[in-house]
Amino acid sequence: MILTRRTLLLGATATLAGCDRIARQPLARDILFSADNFHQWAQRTIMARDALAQEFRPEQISPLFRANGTANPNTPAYKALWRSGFADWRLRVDGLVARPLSLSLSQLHALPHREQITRHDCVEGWSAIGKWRGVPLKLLLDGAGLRDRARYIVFHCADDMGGGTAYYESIDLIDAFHPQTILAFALNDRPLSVANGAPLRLRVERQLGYKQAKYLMRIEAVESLLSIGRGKGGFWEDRANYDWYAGI
Ligand SMILES: Nc1nc2c(c(=O)[nH]1)N[C@H]1C(S)=C(S)[C@@H](COP(=O)(O)O)O[C@H]1N2
Ligand SMILES: [Mo]
Repeated sequence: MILTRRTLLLGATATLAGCDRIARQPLARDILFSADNFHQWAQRTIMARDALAQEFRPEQISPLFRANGTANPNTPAYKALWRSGFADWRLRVDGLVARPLSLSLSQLHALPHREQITRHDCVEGWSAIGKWRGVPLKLLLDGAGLRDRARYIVFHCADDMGGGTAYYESIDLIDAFHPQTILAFALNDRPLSVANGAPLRLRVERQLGYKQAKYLMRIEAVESLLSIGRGKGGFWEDRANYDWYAGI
């Protein structure tokens, strides 16, 4: 394939934005055709909303799944959890839910799993194929009972990125309920290593690496992202202008 899906869509953005009269009005263009909005719209319109990310064969698994960003949260709280083999760790599910949850790792292990061999693409220019096992996010959201007002799911992590700010990310409900969106506790048939996000990380397979939040502590259902961090829905979105919707 000569054109990647992303190149094709970005090309389509330019063509449409250039042709459409409305698109010449700056405000309308910003709202309708910002690369972010258009890319999101195009991916979801051209492809089925529940289209699966490509899955690979076991022989294609990368020998090493490198670590990026935080490789060890190293905070006193995280170290204490690690020392107990994460026996004292709990995942909170709260916010706009009818029944807030607090789940131990063994409770998560007891839930139905999904396994998927997928490719992780980091914006810094590397990829790795890994086999993930985890609990579909949908199961937890159904268990907690999302309230009608909930529109986004926010992931709060354990690592301190400086000044006491933990890494955070968010996705919308289409991705939250996607069948390949899982909370993974195993990589390549082994418990998740600290470097790769122990004890639990998000896999949202149709988006780029920075959306794959590691060291999960809390999942929060919200109506708007404006009250999260600086309002753009993720640590790098807020600081480096990364797209909130990082579809691949
Ligand atoms: N909590 C947390 N999650 C994170 C990051 C991080 O620094 N902290 N880095 C992100 C980035 S940019 C990438 S590419 C992937 C890397 O996952 P890996 O370390 O398992 O390769 O994690 C993402 N999730
Ligand atoms: Mo990344």
